[in-house]
Amino acid sequence: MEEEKKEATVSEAPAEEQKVVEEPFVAKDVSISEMNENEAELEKADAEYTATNIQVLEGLEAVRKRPGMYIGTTSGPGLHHLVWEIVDNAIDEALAGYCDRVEVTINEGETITVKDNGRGIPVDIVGKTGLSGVETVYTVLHAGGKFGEGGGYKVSGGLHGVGASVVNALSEWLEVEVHKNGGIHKMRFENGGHPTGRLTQVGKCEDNGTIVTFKPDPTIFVETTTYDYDIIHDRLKQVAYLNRGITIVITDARKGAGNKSETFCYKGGIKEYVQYINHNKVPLFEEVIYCEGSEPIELASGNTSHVYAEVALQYNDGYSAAVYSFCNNVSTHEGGTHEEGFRLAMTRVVNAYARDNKFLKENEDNLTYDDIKEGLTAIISVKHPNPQFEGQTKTKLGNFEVRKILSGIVGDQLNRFLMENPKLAKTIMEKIVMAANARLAARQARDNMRRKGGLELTTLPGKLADCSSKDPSKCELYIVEGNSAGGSAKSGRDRETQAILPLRGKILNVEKAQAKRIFANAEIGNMIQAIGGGLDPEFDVSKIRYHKVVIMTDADVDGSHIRILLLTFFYRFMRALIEQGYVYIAQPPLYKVDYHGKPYYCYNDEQLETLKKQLNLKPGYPFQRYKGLGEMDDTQLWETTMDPKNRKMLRVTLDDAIAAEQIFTDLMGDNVEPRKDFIAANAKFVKNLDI
Ligand code: 1YM
Repeated sequence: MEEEKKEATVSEAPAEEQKVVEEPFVAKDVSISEMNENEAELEKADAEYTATNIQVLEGLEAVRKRPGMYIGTTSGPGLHHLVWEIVDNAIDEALAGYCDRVEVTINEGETITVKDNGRGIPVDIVGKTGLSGVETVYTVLHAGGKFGEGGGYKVSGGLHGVGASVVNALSEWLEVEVHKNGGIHKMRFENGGHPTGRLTQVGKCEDNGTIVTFKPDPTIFVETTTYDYDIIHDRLKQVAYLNRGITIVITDARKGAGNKSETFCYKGGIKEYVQYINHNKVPLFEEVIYCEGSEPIELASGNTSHVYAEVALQYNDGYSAAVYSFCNNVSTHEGGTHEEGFRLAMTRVVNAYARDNKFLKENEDNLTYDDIKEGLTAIISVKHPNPQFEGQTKTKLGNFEVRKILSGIVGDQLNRFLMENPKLAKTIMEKIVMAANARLAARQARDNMRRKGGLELTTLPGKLADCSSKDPSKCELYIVEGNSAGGSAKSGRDRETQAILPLRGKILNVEKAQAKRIFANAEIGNMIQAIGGGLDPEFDVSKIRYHKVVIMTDADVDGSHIRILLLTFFYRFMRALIEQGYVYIAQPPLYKVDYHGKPYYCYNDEQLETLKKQLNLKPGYPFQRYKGLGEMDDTQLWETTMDPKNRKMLRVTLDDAIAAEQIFTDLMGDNVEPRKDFIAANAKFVKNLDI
């Protein structure tokens, strides 16, 4: 989740379909493949050093002027993006087959060290620049990968190939240490990439590898320079799953962190990822179905490269789908051609098998992908030499040729699996046919509701205190836990723009309930009517009546449970509402301190401690801990939680659907243990969702 007033992130580029596959990673100015040790070149190099240096520093200055263009944002995510960039280079070295261990350390003072055991960045002089390989990679924008001799290739991730020089440009200082050919070579940059000297051999060694340490520039990352262990932990774990066999170590060496360290290495790769996602669900069978293949594609230069694709999938006995796709280790939330190819193949193969084996009668309609994906957990991972990322958040894979590649690989191998495993095939088919029947029943229930006027805009629920404005962009719907808080909210609100819908008790457990029952639930019905856009798959975001749907619950376990139930509901049935950033979580204060007749509100423990210091309060000075919204009167609720001028709401994002899905399932699945864990740790919830 992110705070309400967030700065603009990546701007959108035209999403045309790219017909020509271009050479990857424009290394036009300086290609490392052109590095050589030619004597004449070396002489020339010295003369060119100064000239190059000026150009290079201008390039780095451009990054410092508009960091957003290179790393999206200079808030928390941008700060962490620096780590991903350096880790990407190490992972690329591993994918090329030269490295199997990457270590990431958060050091005291919020610096980061990334270390790998690859070949080491080249230390020789690059003919064209007169700079060493290390200096070139760390100062020339877009310098970097090429197709390695080992047959592997650079598969840059993150914001797609911006690279090491951007990290350097945005660092107060950065040091590179290369172990190569028996020597230890070092170089240091300061103030956004200014070299303090040239690459120098400082000692001898017997190993190979690269060690990079940097300190993000606090004048760029003004909002925060504090690294979040959990964010780095989660991402590195994901990278380890997506690249089988690589050992990745994360260590928190900051004071007070207790030298926390974890190691990830998954021999089974995405197969293990699927098992992990399903770990608290009940799989229909133990096996994880796995498909893999690679296809040649021609690059614009006429050279041939390969697209590599792998898919792992498993069914569980639940109703929701968890299909996650990646390209070059980057999550593609918005889907794209790899997901399309996967869907096409699944639908084609399942229908053919169902008809051939009489799970579907001749007169029955085809099974839809919606039926097929019930209870499906799948990871789709593609490695592409020249990925085209499109869509609003640049997380949609656009390369058209990938659709056919995925469809071919999954089609052939899934078909073979079903043929060879008739018993498992039967289990899958029965599950899908059941889903199809449930879908028909749900459609009927929905039609009934529609006939009764249930989904019509004209019949607003009686419990709703609507606002007077009819402009959705100005309107806010507060979904409030409990009737008494609902009462305060109704009298405290801005009637022009704020509508209140009190919720009684807990809404249905959406994870476990079947569609039919969900539509019959009164509280859910009220919400659907109030919001006004209908439900997935027909949910129409252009018809919704509020552009802010605010969940306002107590700061206790029940409140957090209700919040999760609501989020689960939106996630499953009004996903666009979350995708478009229309869902918020209100942040009521946790504490009130009365001091000299004035109330002070604190929203977390840290603020309370700060306030105690500021006001110089003696230990034992009384303060009120709000247990629920109901303890606030209408004025207090308005001032602290609803007044747009003062309130601090969190916007729910789909940023890490995997984490969200895991929380939903942990909380509501059949397995009781994770639910207990969750409730014990529920205070962390908001943080956990924000990946
Ligand atoms: C801690 C970060 O950057 N490792 C790394 C980077 C490179 C190589 C090895 C490498 C690549 C190649 C040849 C090649 C890079 N080299 C370049 C460039 N770890 C980290 N390890 N030899 C070594 O791609 O052919 C860019 S990254 F451009 F110099 F080759």
